[in-house]
Amino acid sequence: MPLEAPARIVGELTSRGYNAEREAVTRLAAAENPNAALERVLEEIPDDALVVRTDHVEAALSTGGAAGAVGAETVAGTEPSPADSTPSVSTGTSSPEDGEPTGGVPVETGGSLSADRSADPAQRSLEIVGDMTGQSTGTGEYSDFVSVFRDRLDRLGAKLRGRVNHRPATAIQDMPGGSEVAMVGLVNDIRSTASGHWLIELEDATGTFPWLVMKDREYADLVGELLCDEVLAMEGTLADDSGIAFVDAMHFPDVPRTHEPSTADRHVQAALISDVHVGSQEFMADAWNAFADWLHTPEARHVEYLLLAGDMVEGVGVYPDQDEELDIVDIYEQYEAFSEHLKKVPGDIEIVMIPGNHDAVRLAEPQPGFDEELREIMSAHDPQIVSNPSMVTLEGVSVLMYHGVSLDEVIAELPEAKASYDDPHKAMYHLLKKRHVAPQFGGHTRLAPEEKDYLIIDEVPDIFHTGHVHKLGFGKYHDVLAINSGCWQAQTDFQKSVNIDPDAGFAPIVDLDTLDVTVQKFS
Ligand code: D5M
Ligand code: FE
Ligand code: ZN
Repeated sequence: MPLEAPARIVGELTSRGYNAEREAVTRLAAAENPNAALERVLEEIPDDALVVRTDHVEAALSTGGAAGAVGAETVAGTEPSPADSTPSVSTGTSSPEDGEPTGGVPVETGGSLSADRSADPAQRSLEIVGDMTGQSTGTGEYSDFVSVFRDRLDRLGAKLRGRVNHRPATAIQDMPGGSEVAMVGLVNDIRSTASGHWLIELEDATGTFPWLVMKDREYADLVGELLCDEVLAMEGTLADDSGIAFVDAMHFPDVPRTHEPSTADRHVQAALISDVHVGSQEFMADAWNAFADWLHTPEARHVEYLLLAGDMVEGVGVYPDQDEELDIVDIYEQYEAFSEHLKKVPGDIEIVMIPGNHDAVRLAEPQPGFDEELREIMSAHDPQIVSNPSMVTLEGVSVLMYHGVSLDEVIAELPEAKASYDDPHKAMYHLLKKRHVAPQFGGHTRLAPEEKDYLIIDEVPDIFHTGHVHKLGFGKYHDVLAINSGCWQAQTDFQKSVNIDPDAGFAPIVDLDTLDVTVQKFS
């Protein structure tokens, strides 16, 4: 059987208006003459059926003579008729090891292909926790900025206030020189002084206060990690004139070291991908088809969830000169094409998707999930379409999905050893430590001011999934699995100009019962 057979079968079925169960596609692909078997299924399927089910295929195979012979050499008396061998779908010459001849009445597929490929869907559970779609109240007014930062300080501050004996900024300046002081605040400004020390201004609801980190203190190294607008706590000693404090300790909201991830109760897997970029000339259709085909194979039978962390399509007008590399110039046609590609994955996989910066939703974060028109276009496998970011729980395992635009900033601002494109997961660690997916406001990352800060990482996730930087990397931070999925787009001219070598055509697969990761390569 050629590798692309399942994807072609799905393509053929969807072009005729059918969805198909995964097992049904597997059985068709395994038939000796999949094309003939498919034709017979379509002849026999009830008029009102929308989904080709396994029992439809079984029924067709049992009446279909050679069309149904599976994994066996041609059996006497079941010669394929010439009409059966349309060249567009391979007839799938099988090797002898594939199975014993089935004696001319090939009802069962036999062998591994008929193994329980899809577990009982009743065992699945998928819960969406943090979808803000439809919750946006922001008007872009100044007051919204005030409330979003107040909410950030309140909620991230709450994770710190029990750990230090903090005082408001205005109270600190009234305390006697030499006092031990602590404050919880947003980083307002980071400056180096003429003598190489660091001056960090923290802001709380009452005002600001300057903190000095001496260059030879152990905490000086942490200054390189700081981003404006993140929330932290500082402890230190007030100068004689009480106008500044010398930092003795810094505390981050962070993931507690005691965090113990939850795992699924059975062996089940999730594929975590992002950045498909359909519509770009560099979209790698062959790699995508190989991935979709693999999902139809027995090896992938435990993959029951597919998470897509943004950039479904290339979009239009996202970057200067982007139009020169577009294969599809109309945004809706890009989504139609994406949808065709998505239909190739087994119909019984649960799909969750969030938008990215190339998608047709507002650019400012949090980005609500796709609108009705786009949902309609992408409705084939009934995906869960949620906001960027969102938290989903798969059989008890919580996954924070975020597209990842802020990673560019983390990588640009932090020293190479702490965050780089080669180790995107390490950049993700900093977001976990700051408990915020996009701490810095005013750079690349656009922030839509809302009453509430939807970008806070309130609950510690078991898995943190991002994309955007088109590099594959994963690792654990305080037992949280951070995965940055690669992409399905070959290097663009821009990426060439700045030496970004994308990891294209990889699918990291997570065992939800152990949180182990394996990477499948399709390019
Ligand atoms: O971005 C993929 C990666 O490449 C991400 O790290 C941003 C960077 N990138 C790509 N094109 C540009 C341009 N034109 N300017 C700045 N940065 C860019 P993605 O948004 O997923 O395509
Ligand atoms: Fe992308
Ligand atoms: Zn992106």
